[in-house]
Amino acid sequence: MFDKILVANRGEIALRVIRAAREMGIASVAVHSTADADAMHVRMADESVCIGPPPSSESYLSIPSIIAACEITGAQAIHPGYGFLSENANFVQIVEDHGLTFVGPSAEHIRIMGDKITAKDTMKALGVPCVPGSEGGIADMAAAKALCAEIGFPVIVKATAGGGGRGMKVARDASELEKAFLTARSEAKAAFGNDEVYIEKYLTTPRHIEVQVFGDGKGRAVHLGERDCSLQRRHQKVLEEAPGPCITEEERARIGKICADACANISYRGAGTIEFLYENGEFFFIEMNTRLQVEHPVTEAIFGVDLVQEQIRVAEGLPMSFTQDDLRINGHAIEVRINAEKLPDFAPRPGRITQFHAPGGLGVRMDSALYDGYKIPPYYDSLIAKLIVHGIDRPAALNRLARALGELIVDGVDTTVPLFHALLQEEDIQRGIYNIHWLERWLETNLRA
Ligand code: MV4
Repeated sequence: MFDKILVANRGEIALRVIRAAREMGIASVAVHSTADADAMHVRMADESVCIGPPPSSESYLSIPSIIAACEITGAQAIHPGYGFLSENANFVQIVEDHGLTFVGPSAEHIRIMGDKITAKDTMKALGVPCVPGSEGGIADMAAAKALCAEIGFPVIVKATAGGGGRGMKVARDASELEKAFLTARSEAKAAFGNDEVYIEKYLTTPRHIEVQVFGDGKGRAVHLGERDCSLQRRHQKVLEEAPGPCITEEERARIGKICADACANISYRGAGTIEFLYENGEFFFIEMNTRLQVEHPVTEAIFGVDLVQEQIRVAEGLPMSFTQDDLRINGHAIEVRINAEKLPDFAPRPGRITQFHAPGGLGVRMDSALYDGYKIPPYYDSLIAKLIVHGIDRPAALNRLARALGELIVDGVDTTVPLFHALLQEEDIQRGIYNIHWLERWLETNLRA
């Protein structure tokens, strides 16, 4: 058993990991930039180390500083949270070369899934249904034209080094193909230093459905159902729920088994998310995330498991504490992301929190590093809290969300809370009828006015 773990992150996710460690009797080490000396994760950890100045590139992303913090404190393992170094295969390699344990997948699995063509090839070979498109990269316009003649328009050109919406261009017909191909390629070169692109059939009105998987790194793996994360703005998720309101038990069992088997096959270790577009009752793989996700609590709520504790268990070489047969869905959960942003433009609004009151009661979870008087620094992500509600069914969860939002007080900065009050009034949201374009359209007609 580890006795000390370093948390290479900040904010609510650092608290999330510190809490899991403490319940397991594992001491925690927080790292922080000079801008975060007063942050809650520093207060809540057993120990803390300042690792650099405010910019993340010189602190939360500084590999030498983080390794040094482990050596100074005697931490044996590093939990990366999400973002920052969580999907950096090079970091994982360095951690292991220093005799430390990375709480997460192998460097090799992170590398495979970080290259979107390799990820898709790998998943396809493992029997996961993928979006129709090119086999590997597209070398030139001739190859692009030939492929599109085969699969038809519309198509989407994606950067193999991209992901999460960066470096994508849609071509609705043959006349738009050349521009889409050339701009995707030059933007990919500029953004990632890699101009390789691939082409897929463009799905016009899908939902974003992602399957939570978990492996022990020794050939056993399970799935924990899906989350619907279709409500996004500019590739930032705004609200997530589990189970997916449009997914049947049969569909869940089928795609879940495909995902769990794929992870078992490659001896995947730890938490992972297999992302799909879902349209007309069909799942199409797009990407795999090799980390714990922001929205993991909705899955924890309906399955009653602690995914961070499981990550730590399998990092130590222990088996998972459940099998697929132990996993049963109980009710429905919804998460809303509360950002320090001003509507309608979602402009970041760092500043001092003058009053903070977290909602509570049955079925309410608030993951946040806020406190009265805390000053949100301007250097990092604007996520300041996640409100997660759980109820016996979707209507109960929605009702509880309205109740909990009503109890929440965040004064001193603008937040995205008013957006959620408004969304709860929408019939489409109440009925669970939305796709990946719904929110952008709604914002255009309701907030711009
Ligand atoms: C697509 C797509 C339509 N067809 N691929 C955006 C983020 C990246 N993870 C994949 N993305 C998309 N890939 C095909 N073949 C539409 C999107 C997309 C999207 C996906 C999920 C959630 C929100 C989105 C918003 C715009 C576009």
